[in-house]
Amino acid sequence: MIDLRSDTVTRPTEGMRRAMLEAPVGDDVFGEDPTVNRLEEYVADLLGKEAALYAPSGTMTNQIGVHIGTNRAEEVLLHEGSHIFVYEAGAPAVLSGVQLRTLSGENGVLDPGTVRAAVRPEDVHFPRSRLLCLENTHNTAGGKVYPLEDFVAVATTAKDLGLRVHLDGARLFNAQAATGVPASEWCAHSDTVSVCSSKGLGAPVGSLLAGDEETIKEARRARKAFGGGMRQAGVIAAASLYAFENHVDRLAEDHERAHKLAAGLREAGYDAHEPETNLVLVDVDDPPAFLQALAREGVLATPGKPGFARLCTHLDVGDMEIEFAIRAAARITSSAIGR
Ligand code: TLP
Repeated sequence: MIDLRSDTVTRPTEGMRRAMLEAPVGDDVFGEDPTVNRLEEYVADLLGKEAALYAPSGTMTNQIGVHIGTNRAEEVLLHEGSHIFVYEAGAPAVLSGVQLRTLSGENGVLDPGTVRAAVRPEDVHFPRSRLLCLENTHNTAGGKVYPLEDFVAVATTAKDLGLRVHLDGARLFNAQAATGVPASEWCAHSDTVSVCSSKGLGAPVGSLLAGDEETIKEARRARKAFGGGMRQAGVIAAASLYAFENHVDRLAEDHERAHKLAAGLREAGYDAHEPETNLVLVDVDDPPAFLQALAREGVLATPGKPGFARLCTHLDVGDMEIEFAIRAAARITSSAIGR
């Protein structure tokens, strides 16, 4: 089976496993795990932030960002296709008691005017608008990069309007690889940033939330409350550290393969969107039927945004797998799949 469901499916490499085996550890809830501490310092530095906090998942680091950026009954503004809104099981309501206000914008990009119009005036009837969440790269938009200029414009508007800004950067290093713009440039305009080592970087687990010292102190308390305080976490943090040190530059290879995949699918008659990073969206009439047919041909993929299938390139997918996937898709001839 060629697994193109997500870049989360990768297995740790040999070097990564060795790093895990050799990691010095301690009790991280006491702040005594040297490997976790090294990872947090490394990632804070990479993102140009004062501090960072290691947590089990990107969902948790996003939710900590939401939690420490809001008070109960306040409103969070975010794109209607954002991961926090679509894929986090309603966590902002459960964990933070906040209301989400979804906004539209092409390719996951929000217009400053849209944000300005959505901010509520001070009135006893209205929830208070408090936090803007942005996503880069944007998952449901097909791994689109948030252009830095647009990002700065909307984040600056949000700050002028008194909002905080959280960046869901689960695939922020894909944006860096695709554009050459350092990840820290986007981070400079966000109060909190979540990044994942368990996506394209290939670690088995682990995400980090970065921000200033005071913010991360609060985040550490929220992580404990959410059940994310881990003990000898250096065993897994070592894999994340290895991923950040060794796998950032190779993301460009995944992008290259995504281009090849999209081109091959188009040649086979599919309406595959040209990817900017490692996610390929394919417009099909009946995504479940297509995905089933594709699985029968030996290739796994997921539904993307409604009406689309999503194929994702990653560390465990080489040129041969891409060619296999193209040939598999070309064998599917049902009219149900929109060809
Ligand atoms: N995304 C997963 C699924 O949840 C959809 C995937 O396969 O793409 N932010 C973004 C933008 C993400 O894409 C994801 C994972 C997360 C946050 C959550 O990360 P985890 O899975 O570590 O909670």
